[in-house]
Amino acid sequence: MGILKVVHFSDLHFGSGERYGSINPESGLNKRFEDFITALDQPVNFAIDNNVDLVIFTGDTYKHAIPEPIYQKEFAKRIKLLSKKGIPTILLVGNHDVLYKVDGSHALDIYKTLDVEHITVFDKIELKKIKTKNDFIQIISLPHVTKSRLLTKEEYRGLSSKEQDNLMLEKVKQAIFGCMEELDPTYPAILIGHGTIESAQFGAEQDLSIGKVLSYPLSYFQRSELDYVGFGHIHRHQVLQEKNPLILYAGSLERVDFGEEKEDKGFVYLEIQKDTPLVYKYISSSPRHFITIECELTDVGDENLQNILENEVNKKFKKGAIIRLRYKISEEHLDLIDLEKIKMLLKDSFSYVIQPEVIRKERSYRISEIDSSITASPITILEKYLYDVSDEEKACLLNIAKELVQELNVESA
Ligand SMILES: [Mn+2]
Repeated sequence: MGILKVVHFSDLHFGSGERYGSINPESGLNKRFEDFITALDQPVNFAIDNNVDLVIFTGDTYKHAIPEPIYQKEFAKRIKLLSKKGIPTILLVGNHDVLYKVDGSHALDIYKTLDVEHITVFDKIELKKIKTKNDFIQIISLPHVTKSRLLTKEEYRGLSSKEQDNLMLEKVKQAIFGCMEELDPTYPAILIGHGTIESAQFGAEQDLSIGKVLSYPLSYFQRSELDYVGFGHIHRHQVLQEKNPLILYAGSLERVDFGEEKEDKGFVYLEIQKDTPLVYKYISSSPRHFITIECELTDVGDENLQNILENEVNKKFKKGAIIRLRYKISEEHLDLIDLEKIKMLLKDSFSYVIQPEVIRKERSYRISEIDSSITASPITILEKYLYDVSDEEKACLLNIAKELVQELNVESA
């Protein structure tokens, strides 16, 4: 029995974060998507170069469960490569892979249907023994669970959502504990999951994981019969328990937005050997830098504004980074900034956004001004109210408001 070398990565989310990239005219692909492909290449190439025994992917392959063909193609290329190299690869279903339909299908179903050699899809709670070139490994899977697949209508009818959650937790507990009882102590055993563990810290990706999710107590996984517990779902890499067993989130492979500016991204390498302390290493995928440059220009003399802003940009700028420049400036000074010069300073970035926050003198609207028009045109009033919102956001909000007003008009008609 040898050492089992394992690569674990998670939360690929092909198709996310593309608003910070433009189209590469040579490939026709969004340049941020190319970043995400490069990020995926890292655990895949590492696995091949180091001839590992097992690759684990713990879910959320695409932005949606109905991915564009190009996302499927680029993911499939890498899976095929692992398959051709004879590296057992396991794919676990995450919440973004699930289509909330009665048929229970998901974005990874295709690999199951085609029965790709060395590729195993886990879409339910189960225990499987996987043969690797060195040894067998036992895998307990806990994919994203949905109420409709876990409970029958009879079971949840009449229950509050809290009670439904508790019932689901109880079912999950029984199912995974049942799997643990079946484990053969001869071979290493790991549990892979996609979901939230109670003590975990969310990263900045919460907008991606919207939707009600269960939180599992950490104690479900603190079991001596397991050699490793590897989770996906939360994008911030974190270790929840150092040993007996090691419990961690691999984290995502690329940054999606500025919320993740300070989070590293990468994958996990493990060496598992029965009854031997596990060796674990986090390997950064060197994700693209996101940099926010902030500058306060409201309490500075008129003549210095441009200089101060330029200095701040020069200080924080990194070539190839995605830059967000934010500065606070009073309305009357706005013209003192030479934006073209600032843009020149940012030209070697990957992409940038400039977001001046213009501080206007207090405005108050007299009631009489509002009074006559408020019933006639709520949109005009809203437009006034949104005076300090950026043009882009204002346009967006006004569009939504217009739709609402139209709906109300239709309803009342
Ligand atoms: Mn997820």
